[in-house]
Amino acid sequence: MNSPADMEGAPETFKSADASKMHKNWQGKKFVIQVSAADCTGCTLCTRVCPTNSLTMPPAAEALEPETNNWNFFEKLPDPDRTLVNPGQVKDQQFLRPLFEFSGACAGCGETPYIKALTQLLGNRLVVANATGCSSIYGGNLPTTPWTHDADGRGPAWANSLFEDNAQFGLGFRVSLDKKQEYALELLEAAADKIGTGLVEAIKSNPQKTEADVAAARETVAAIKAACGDTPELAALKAQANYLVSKSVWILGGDGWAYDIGYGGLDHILASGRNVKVLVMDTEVYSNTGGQCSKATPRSAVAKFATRGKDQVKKDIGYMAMTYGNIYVASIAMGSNDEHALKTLAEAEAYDGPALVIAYSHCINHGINMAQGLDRQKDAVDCGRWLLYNFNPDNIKQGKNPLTIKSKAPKMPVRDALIGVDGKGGENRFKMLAKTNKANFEKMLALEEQDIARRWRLYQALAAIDYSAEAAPEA
Ligand SMILES: Cc1ncc(C[n+]2csc(CCOP(=O)(O)OP(=O)(O)O)c2C)c(N)n1
Repeated sequence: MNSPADMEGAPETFKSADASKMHKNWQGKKFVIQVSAADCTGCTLCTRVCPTNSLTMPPAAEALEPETNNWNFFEKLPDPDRTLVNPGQVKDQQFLRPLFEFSGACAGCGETPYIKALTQLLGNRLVVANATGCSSIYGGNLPTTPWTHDADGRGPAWANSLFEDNAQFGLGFRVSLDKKQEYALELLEAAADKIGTGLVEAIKSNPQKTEADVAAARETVAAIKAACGDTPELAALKAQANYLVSKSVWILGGDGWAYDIGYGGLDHILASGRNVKVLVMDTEVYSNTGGQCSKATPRSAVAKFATRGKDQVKKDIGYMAMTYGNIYVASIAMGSNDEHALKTLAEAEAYDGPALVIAYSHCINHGINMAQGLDRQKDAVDCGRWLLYNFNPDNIKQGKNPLTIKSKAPKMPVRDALIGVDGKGGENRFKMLAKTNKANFEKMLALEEQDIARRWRLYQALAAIDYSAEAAPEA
């Protein structure tokens, strides 16, 4: 959000819009959405999602020079004040600076928008354990990296371990951060008479839930460090004080990791009850190694190791996690409902316990026109193949059913979603089977329709369970 003074010296080609109407906090401010032409991969997805059709794809030769000048000016503009935006709202969240940018992923990748959104939501408090897979490759193609930092030089912390132990790797982050925070609190309490009980109380009473809370916690920590000065007995507190600001641990990976190779560990850490958040970017195949079938591959899709079409139902990893009852579980698809996707990430973050968010991610391995990746996501939801839902255990305390199904009853024929209509839409991974073995495709399609209808009935039944007897008594 920029004041007119910030705009002084802008190139003539620099465009901005009035932000006053968008938010009460932004009277007299301007906002800018600036594309870095030099880093654009030409996927065209931004032009397709822009609600006002304000973005176009001019030839690079025309756009490069003016847009690079615009970008260089844009980079000097101040970041918006995080305490004034509501990161759970699409409109607000898109004003926050992404701390994940210009990855080497395929043009139009379906995974990267979720990661970008996560960095906007959490800023520099984010700590990521990344499973091996596409996200560790485009996320860590060293010596460059798309993970970046804010104007204060702070950014998310990121590391990649092995394909088979990423969940445990992330749990380790959580356990050590919690232990360090506990130790810092012990040191703080022991030093109360020296640095003042006010600072101790300021940290202890701060829930660190909102951006304003976090900003206040950072100020308190700065005051604690200043109060420690160079006193030798307070040196340990000074060294540990940064851990008093809570961090958010997110464990990221693909379906090959989550559904198959890392599943034992994933199940284990979700069952630990610890405050770990998991984002599974479900491309329904092992994307990074060329599209091998995983337990997330849907019935009838052709993939490596399933050249005749997968003949088993897709594993319902969300349903399995829901059975614990105390895990926040959700299924999202940005191309179908972006508001739901972003609100879900914020809700998962806010939940005080483990969370699993499964995000539908279109992929070049699906054999689609990547410029239409978000349309294919919508088809997956419209035909009922992918559900949008949230299972929030907090609802149980109020006697409410934890499961909310966001997607509507299937309305698109499954056949149309899989193989398209009149040569439009559809995905080659399904079309291939329809072309090479029509009889088998028809058989699998009938089974897939049955899977979808059965799953819809199951989720409806789950969402209808009466939890009123479980309402926690009022304190
Ligand atoms: C134990 C082990 N097996 C296999 C591999 C090779 N490998 C690296 S990435 C990858 C595929 C990852 O697929 P997925 O988890 O679905 O993530 P995506 O690439 O789709 O994002 C495989 C098989 C490995 N690194 N370690």
